[in-house]
Amino acid sequence: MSDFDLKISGGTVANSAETFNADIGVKDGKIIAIAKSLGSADRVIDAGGKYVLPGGIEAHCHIEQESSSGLMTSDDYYSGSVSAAFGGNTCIVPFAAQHRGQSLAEVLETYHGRAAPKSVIDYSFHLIISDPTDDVLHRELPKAIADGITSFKIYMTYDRLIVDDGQMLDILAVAKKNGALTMIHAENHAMIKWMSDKLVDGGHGAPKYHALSHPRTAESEAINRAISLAGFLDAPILIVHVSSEAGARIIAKARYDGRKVFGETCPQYMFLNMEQMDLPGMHGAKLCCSPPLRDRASQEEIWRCLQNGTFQVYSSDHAPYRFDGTGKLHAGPEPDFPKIANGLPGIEMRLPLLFSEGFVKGRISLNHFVALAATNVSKIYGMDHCKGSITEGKDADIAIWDPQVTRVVTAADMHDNMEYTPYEGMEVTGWPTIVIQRGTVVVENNELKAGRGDGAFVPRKTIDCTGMPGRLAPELNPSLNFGVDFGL
Ligand code: DUC
Ligand code: ZN
Ligand code: ZN
Repeated sequence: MSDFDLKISGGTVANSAETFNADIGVKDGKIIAIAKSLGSADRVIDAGGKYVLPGGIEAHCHIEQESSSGLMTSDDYYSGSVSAAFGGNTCIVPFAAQHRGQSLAEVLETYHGRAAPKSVIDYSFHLIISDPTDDVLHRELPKAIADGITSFKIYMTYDRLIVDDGQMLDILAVAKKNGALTMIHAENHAMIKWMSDKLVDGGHGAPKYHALSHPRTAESEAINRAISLAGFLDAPILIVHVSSEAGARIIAKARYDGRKVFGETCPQYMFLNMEQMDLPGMHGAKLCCSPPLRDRASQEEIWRCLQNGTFQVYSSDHAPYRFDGTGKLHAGPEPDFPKIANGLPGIEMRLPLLFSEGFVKGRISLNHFVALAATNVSKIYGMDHCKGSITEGKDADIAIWDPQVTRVVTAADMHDNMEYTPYEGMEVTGWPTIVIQRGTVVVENNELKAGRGDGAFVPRKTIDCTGMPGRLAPELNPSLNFGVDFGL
């Protein structure tokens, strides 16, 4: 009998803080040995000349999700997870979206029912909370957290999703008390509406004006407010999809001040810019997302904030809507920009773009690449007991990257259910040629080896804010406020 089910031999192994040459021994889906030279295995993968890295964790993607206006993303849990796997990921954390009037129990049942029979890789969910009733706050959210859904997203904009400041405080307080992390879409709703109305009324309804309608100040005002509200309660938050340097600087300052704040950016803010939206007809609609693409200088600034650690999380925000009546143009063939579905596809290109433009071009180290691909989110979102690094005892979730492969990105090669990619024509160096989930090969030789439903739900731990000091506002602190208990 062999020592291992699988041995990956001769590769350069990297985690977020170390790089070494070793064999990896896998048994029953777990990494059980890491050493210079290991014994026999049922299957041996020769990783000579390759990088053996933790499987990516894509922690911000919209899959088989209805928008607040009832529009379904083009990817379901099969195509979305397959596309993620081909891009070097072994775990996804999409959103389970509550729309107003829905209970969280019904939302979670729906999303478990969508993911379990289809996902080819492991998955968890973040909840989207749009209707924080008393029952949701005090019974359903604590139950969801106890069941391993330890993060939720709230919106400071969008008519049917927005929560006001009081609702934000309610949600943040429940999150703090129960050890959950609140993800925040931070944009000032009134500013966006004011700009959109002015632009459309002035005859500027073409897709490119979407970029003007969501000013940088709308983002920085909302980030500032979110950090103030969360800081008041000393509740941990993560500002998602930050697009501007102004927003990033607010996050950097808050972290310096010891606030429990994390920041996320996305490839679209590093690799794309608003000039590219100036296309004939409606084609600019393909690049409408919120927050919007900014200018070229902003791209460099976002890169810098990724390099300097202001952003700990790098996610695709994959929100796939086809360029037709099922998606971008659901409101008609030539809608004004406020009626264009928001979102870009990118789940498959997230890591190859960062590997190529970040690691290969020397902007970030291999270890930093691993941190952004998997390790940071495994820690932030409570999955590091099983995922996020190549360590004995963890799931054998591994992506083997070949640094010699070069590819020109084209939509036809993507495995999502889209007919375009915003990264069309870009040349990338390095590709995840073998992807392994819990010891079983998912992708090899550019072929899918896993089946529908091979992925499993990953219940997550509560949030660990060790090393982020923080403090309650004095008015909430029983030792400073005459002993009043605010139930935090
Ligand atoms: N913006 C969001 O807030 N969500 C999905 C996609 C987008 O562009
Ligand atoms: Zn968002
Ligand atoms: Zn999103």
